[in-house]
Amino acid sequence: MIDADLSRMLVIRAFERTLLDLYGRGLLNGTTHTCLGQEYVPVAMEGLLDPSDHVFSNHRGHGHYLARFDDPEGLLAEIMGREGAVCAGVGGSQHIRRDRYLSTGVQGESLPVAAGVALHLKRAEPGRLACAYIGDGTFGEGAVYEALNLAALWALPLLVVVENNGIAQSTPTDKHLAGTIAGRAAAFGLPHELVEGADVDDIRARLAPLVSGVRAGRPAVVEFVTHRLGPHSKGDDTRPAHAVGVDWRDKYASPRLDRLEAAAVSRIQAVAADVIARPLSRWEAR
Ligand SMILES: Cc1ncc(C[n+]2csc(CCOP(=O)(O)OP(=O)(O)O)c2C)c(N)n1
Ligand SMILES: [Mg+2]
Repeated sequence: MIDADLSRMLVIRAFERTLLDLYGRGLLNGTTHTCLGQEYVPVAMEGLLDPSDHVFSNHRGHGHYLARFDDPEGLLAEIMGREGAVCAGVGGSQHIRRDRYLSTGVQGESLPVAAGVALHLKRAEPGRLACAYIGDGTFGEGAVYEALNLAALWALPLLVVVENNGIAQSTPTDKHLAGTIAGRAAAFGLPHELVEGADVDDIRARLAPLVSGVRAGRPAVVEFVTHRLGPHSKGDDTRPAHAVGVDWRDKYASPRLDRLEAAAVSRIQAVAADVIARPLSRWEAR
């Protein structure tokens, strides 16, 4: 893995840890969902996407945003309602719009919208795709199946990335999902790829043909078997410690990891100090 990818993952992790720390110190309010342990998913995916592709994110979206835009300042300012916020502080943690990136905290809302955008891309910008990230729990929302149905029927360039972290808030996947995600994709005749590793180079090499197929109008579902290392939101982890799962960080243990992590941590510390000192955003100050 090249340093730039590892650094991006470490910046995302440092960002998420900083958020939890700021909450703990009473400097943030509202809610937030960190992607600790899942950072490699969007970093791997962004290597397969073009800025002109659309990305639809969800409640656990900081990593999706930071993998696309190297902008921790704008995101933290958005979450804290400070000057320089990506959306003037209106959207906060979960509702961000920037260029061709859109996130929502409403589970399942993004898939029909992404299918609609995919239809537009097919007509107006062939070769571009819409990529929607959703969780295993959200894969149970009815709107998801309307979107998969139309995507299959109309051969839409829609790529659905399921981050299966084995839990939805406090409900384990085996208590909310009948059958399998692969079986549900198959019911619509859609290809499904299961990704169990966390090596971003391997992931990209493996998914590249599938993503090319999506661009040519063959929608697909990619399922990452991943691990949520942090709480669902803040301090609300109901799992026993042994169920939390393995960390990709162990897989990349090397002297460069320590060096790059130190750089990421100090960068995010500086970002936090800068953003905290800023005046309120124009929305918050209105
Ligand atoms: C329509 C809707 N219902 C319920 C919620 C509350 N909620 C937020 S996250 C979440 C669980 C999502 O689980 P999953 O899709 O597995 O994503 P994860 O949190 O594991 O990343 C729920 C129920 C919501 N935001 N939107
Ligand atoms: Mg989940």
